[in-house]
Amino acid sequence: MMKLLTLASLLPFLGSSVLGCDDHAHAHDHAHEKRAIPSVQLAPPTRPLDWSDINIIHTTDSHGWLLGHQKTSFPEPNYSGDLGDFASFVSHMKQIALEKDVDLLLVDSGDLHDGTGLSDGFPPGGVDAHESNKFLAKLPYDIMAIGNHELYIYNNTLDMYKNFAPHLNGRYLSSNVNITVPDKHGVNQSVPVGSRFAKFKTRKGRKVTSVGVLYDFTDNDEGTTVQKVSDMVKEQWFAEAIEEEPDFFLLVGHMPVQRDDWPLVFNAVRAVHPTTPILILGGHTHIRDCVQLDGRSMSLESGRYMETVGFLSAKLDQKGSKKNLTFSRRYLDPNRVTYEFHAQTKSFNFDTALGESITKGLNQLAVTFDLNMTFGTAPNDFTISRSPFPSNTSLLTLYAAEKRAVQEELERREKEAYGRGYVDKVYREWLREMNGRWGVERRAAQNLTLGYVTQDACPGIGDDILHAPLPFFSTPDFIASNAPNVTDDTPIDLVFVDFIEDQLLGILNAVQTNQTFTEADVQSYTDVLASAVLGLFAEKAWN
Ligand SMILES: *C1O[C@H](CO)[C@@H](O)[C@H](O)[C@H]1NC(C)=O
Ligand SMILES: *[C@@H]1O[C@H](CO)[C@@H](O)[C@H](O)[C@H]1NC(C)=O
Ligand SMILES: *[C@@H]1O[C@H](CO)[C@@H](O)[C@H](O)[C@H]1NC(C)=O
Ligand SMILES: *[C@@H]1O[C@H](CO)[C@@H](O)[C@H](O)[C@H]1NC(C)=O
Ligand SMILES: *[C@@H]1O[C@H](CO)[C@@H](O)[C@H](O)[C@H]1NC(C)=O
Ligand SMILES: *[C@@H]1O[C@H](CO)[C@@H](O)[C@H](O)[C@H]1NC(C)=O
Ligand SMILES: *[C@@H]1O[C@H](CO)[C@@H](O)[C@H](O)[C@H]1NC(C)=O
Ligand SMILES: *[C@@H]1O[C@H](CO)[C@@H](O)[C@H](O)[C@H]1NC(C)=O
Ligand SMILES: *[C@@H]1O[C@H](CO)[C@@H](O)[C@H](O)[C@H]1NC(C)=O
Ligand SMILES: *[C@@H]1O[C@H](CO)[C@@H](O)[C@H](O)[C@H]1NC(C)=O
Ligand SMILES: [Zn+2]
Ligand SMILES: [Zn+2]
Repeated sequence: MMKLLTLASLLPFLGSSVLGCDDHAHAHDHAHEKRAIPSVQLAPPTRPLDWSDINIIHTTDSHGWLLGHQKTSFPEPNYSGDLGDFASFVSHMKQIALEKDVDLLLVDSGDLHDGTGLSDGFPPGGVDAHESNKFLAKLPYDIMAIGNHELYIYNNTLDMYKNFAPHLNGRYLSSNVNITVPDKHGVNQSVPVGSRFAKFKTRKGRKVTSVGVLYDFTDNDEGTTVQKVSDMVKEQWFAEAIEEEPDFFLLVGHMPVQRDDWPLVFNAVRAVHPTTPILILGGHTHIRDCVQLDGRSMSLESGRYMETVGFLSAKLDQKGSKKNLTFSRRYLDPNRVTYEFHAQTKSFNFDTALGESITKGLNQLAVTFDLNMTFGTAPNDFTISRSPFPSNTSLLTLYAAEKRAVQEELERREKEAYGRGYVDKVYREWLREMNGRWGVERRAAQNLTLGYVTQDACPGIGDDILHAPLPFFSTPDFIASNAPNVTDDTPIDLVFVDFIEDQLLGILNAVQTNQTFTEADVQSYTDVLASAVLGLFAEKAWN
């Protein structure tokens, strides 16, 4: 008889890799000396940004990556800018906008939770990202939208509602996302987490109407509500919000700019305003992407984990004009070399007081959360898709030595997994495609550094820096450790991560008919989360 036991997996949606050898997460060690140019030589961007009437700096899916990527293996140094550096960059860009007498807005498309120790390393009794979000709140964001990672745990949503949204003065948007909270009589009521929409004027006096939309996410916690995008656009409040014509619509949301529901929102606006400029800032699938839904609109998605800062600009024309507008977009690699280049500063005059205080505060948080704890030192880097499986640098090989594929079942459930927030498939497909198109040739030329190479649906080249793509190897969807050395009739327990429980039960019931396995047959194997396993392994094996 087989015993079914689960190993709880914490948010398996965030792709991970382990980087080895040098410089193991000694976050605080760098507090005082790291703000110089990273030890690795970084080349500057090749061309200035195309400033225009409306300019937008865009972040999305930052997932707690606020102290920059600190490893020295490429392309990590490219993403070494921390939130303090970013704050300094934004201040300088605001100053440039003043000098050019144009508008510059700062926008974020959600997923502030789940990803690094700064958000997730809180002590018992704390709330994820409660501390790290205080630093984000210091930046002059014009609009922020809610992401699915704000909704897996009710307490996180509650923290956004009570403590974070108020900092944005009505500009933290959750058009189709509610939270259930007791009113003053203790009676539960469902209310938007932030605001459903915002109307405001830019510094130059331009009227803006904004919404903040979440894609059709299905795995939100009890006490939170996600309304389908197709239902949201039929709401009375939505019709009223878009009725008046602004100078431009700023549609922000945690929803990919292609292959999802932006056209529902776009078409609803276009039905009322056929020519009003529409700027869309999306997110969620962690890729760099851009598309124009028509000639007077552009949609930008700016990657993930502070590996990308997006820039979008638009030249406005007369109201009622039907001509195509001139847009530009650029994907910046967030590091001080990039920031200083575009902010027209040098290292000595780049840092602002706000930027320095944010860097200092985040380094202090890293110390408080004990993030410099070294579990062990890996002999080399282990990656998921950059090394073939199996191989001695494959993270999957590190976990297990033998693979088992179950393919149809996986495809059947893909759609459901997407609804629950699984985006790695889209992100990896993007990596596979860029490697296939450019990988061999560009890496062989050896005159480019590793990084993202974007081919999107907007005109011209979007990447700020020309890179050679990372190698990409496909990996099996499931791996299993070798079975213990037993004879055929020895009973063995089956231990698996709880994220695949439904799939696993389905497979077990498909491969044999003697017994119908149900949820009731599954017990918890250990309190240790799957996400903690590597740390425990490193303590034993790499110390
Ligand atoms: C990423 O950016 C740096 C400069 O910003 C550039 O040298 C290089 O092209 C990329 N660097 C790495 C470090 O891959
Ligand atoms: C949620 O927060 C409340 C109050 O801060 C706390 O009492 C409760 O234990 C938390 N619940 C969970 C599941 O963390
Ligand atoms: C969200 O909250 C508003 C305001 O309380 C309420 O009218 C609406 O029905 C709620 N929407 C959903 C989908 O729960
Ligand atoms: C109010 O809603 C919360 C969150 O869903 C729930 O835990 C609680 O039981 C509800 N209280 C009542 C009285 O229905
Ligand atoms: C206007 O933009 C649309 C969408 O990008 C494009 O299909 C069309 O060819 C453009 N028209 C002109 C005249 O450039
Ligand atoms: C982490 O930082 C603390 C406080 O500065 C220090 O006591 C400790 O030795 C450091 N640990 C490691 C592993 O570097
Ligand atoms: C990994 O395998 C390659 C090829 O078999 C070998 O050259 C290399 O030394 C190995 N590296 C490690 C860290 O074992
Ligand atoms: C890199 O090398 C290739 C092949 O030699 C050449 O065509 C290309 O222009 C070079 N690119 C840069 C940025 O130097
Ligand atoms: C597996 O078990 C068989 C039979 O007991 C034994 O001969 C063999 O050495 C074992 N192999 C390993 C790798 O332990
Ligand atoms: C199914 O049950 C029969 C009879 O008890 C047994 O001989 C057989 O090994 C079982 N098969 C599996 C796959 O458990
Ligand atoms: Zn995300
Ligand atoms: Zn997301």
